Amino acid sequence: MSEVPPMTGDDTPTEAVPLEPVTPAPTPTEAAGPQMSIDVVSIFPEYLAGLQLSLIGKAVERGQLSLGVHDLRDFTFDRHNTVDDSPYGGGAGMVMKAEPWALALEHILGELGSTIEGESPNGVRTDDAVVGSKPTLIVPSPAGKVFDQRIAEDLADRDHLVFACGRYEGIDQRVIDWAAEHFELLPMSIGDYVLNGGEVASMVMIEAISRLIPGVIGNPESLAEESHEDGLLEYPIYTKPANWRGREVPEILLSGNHAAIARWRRDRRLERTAEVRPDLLERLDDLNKDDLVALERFESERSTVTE
Ligand code: JA8
Repeated sequence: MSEVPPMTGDDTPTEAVPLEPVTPAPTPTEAAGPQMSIDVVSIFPEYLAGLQLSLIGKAVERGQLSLGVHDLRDFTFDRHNTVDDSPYGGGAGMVMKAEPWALALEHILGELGSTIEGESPNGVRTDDAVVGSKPTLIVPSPAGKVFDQRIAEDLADRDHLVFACGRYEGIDQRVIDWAAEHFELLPMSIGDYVLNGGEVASMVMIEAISRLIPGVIGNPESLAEESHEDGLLEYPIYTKPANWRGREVPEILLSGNHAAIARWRRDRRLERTAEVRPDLLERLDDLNKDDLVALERFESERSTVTE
């Protein structure tokens, strides 16, 4: 607990502080409870503070999203709040101990009221929504499956996500195996590079997932139009002035011809994707005739430029 400095004579409050918080009546969404609960376990819970800002923080305030950040060291009982130890078999670095992780994850399961047979605390909710499915445990790891927009969409439908942020060389495998019995276990990478811990990876995934929850982002149309939603990169965008430092906005965008603009934008998306991310094109199955014609044209234009 932080110390509160004593009041001096100059600190007399000028504004009345309400004795009870002024809480507006719950909206139907709030009354129904949050659409998703997210818990994060970390030895650096302050790292996750950024999640309270912007759209995610607003969703928490509106009661659409419940966000719990837990300090792993709160589940240790020695003087030094030890969370790591040397690896069996030798090798560099340290390994996160199993017991603090098990206690933290059990605490989260207990809070939720999930029934672990014989371990269920009294007086918890036992409705189907709570008991029916296991929460999803996401463990950021360079050894995980690579997170993408499809996985984000899939996870945005879950009731309860738990993120286990490892540090050092990783977490004792036995608590991971134990957790697989109580959670749907998902080791997840955010790309082929190594971070110092799972915190930033968790924040990346939480941001990508939570903005897909209905009502969390302002405009559902902007979701549908974005890069990766349909496997193509975005078209270039422009705003006023029409001439900026001698650079013109493409004429077609000023034409008012909506069909021509839509085709131009589609072509720019195909062109960009073919140029920067040809791997994405290979995964597409809904290219129409015009798309294929445009791609052929870009291909032949490119070979005339490079040859
Ligand atoms: C790391 Br340590 C640690 C824990 C999780 C992740 S995810 C990633 N790309 N690197 C490192």
